[in-house]
Amino acid sequence: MNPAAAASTTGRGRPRLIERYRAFLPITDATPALSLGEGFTPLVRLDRIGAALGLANLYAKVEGQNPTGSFKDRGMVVAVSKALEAGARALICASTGNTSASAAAYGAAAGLEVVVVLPRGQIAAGKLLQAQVTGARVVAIEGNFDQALRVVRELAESASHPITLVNSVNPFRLEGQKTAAFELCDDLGRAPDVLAIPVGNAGNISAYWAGFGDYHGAGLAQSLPRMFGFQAAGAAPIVLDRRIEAPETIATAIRIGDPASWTKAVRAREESGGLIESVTDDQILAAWRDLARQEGLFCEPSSAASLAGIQRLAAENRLERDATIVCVLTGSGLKDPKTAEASVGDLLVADPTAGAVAGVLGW
Ligand code: AN7
Repeated sequence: MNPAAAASTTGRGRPRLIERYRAFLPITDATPALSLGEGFTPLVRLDRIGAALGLANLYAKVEGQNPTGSFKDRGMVVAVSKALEAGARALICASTGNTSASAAAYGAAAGLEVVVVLPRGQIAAGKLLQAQVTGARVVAIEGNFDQALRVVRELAESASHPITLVNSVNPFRLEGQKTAAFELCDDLGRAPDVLAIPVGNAGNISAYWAGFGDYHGAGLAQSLPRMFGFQAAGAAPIVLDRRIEAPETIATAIRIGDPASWTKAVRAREESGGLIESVTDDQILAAWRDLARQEGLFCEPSSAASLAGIQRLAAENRLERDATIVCVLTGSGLKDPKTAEASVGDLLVADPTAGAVAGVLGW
């Protein structure tokens, strides 16, 4: 192996994400190499759900397989690398859970102090533990995500020591998140026709659109997808075109009433000929159950907003049968055991004999 190739691998033979797409990222020789193995997530055909909807080319991009279990790692690896390059000593973010889990992990790997500010009582249990176990200092506020974001923006501007804000208002986050669009084009051999994605703070839909644009501009994709964003009905500021003071949804990751990347998301919708619509909590949970039971994909509830939207549009006859449609499943189901637990029945309990087990199975 030549030295350049050797330098671009993690030692497991696979290139690091930010080396693979270096030409499209703000990485220089002065940027420290940092990786937890992010990216390279599976693109899985949804054959059974697709058949039920009459869609021949329906896929899921399984972002829960990133190192901390969500797409946030793609952006965090770039943001934290650039923070290191700039001499930062500390990171701060507000979060509905996944950004904080990711910031805490990459901060730990980089040897940086991490502070996360979260809405109290609104973070899925796994996400909160991820931040705590990897050593972040966690401050829970009696308020929602939008208030937490205002607090950390103020702190990052006024702090007496240099502290880097790693929410998606940090432009390096969206740069890194573009890599998911690159992977999709590389895996499909073309851009999808439709990209369906949950929308919370609206960074990811904006990043995907920028990524597809980069690939198209470089001649690596001949077409651009239509961007279909889906917000939870109780937290749908972009759909309703007004800020929501008290957003409510079971999908806590996207419980956001004043998205930071609102303008960018609207631009992605307009430029792509797409849409941003809402789905109810019941529709989200139904899609979440279908993904698990029909496809074996256990994502977190917020992630299922993408499929819930596609299911709704299919029922309304608003999709082309042969279109290549990709639903982004943004995070792992293991993060939210409480919602999962509420959806399953009681355990079958039996004595340790074949007869007793057969008995409770009704055999
Ligand atoms: C699983 O972690 O905002 O529209 O603070 O965790 O880019 O915000 C998480 C958002 C979708 C929405 N799916 O993406 C946070 C945070 C999952 C998420 C979104 C989030 P954006």
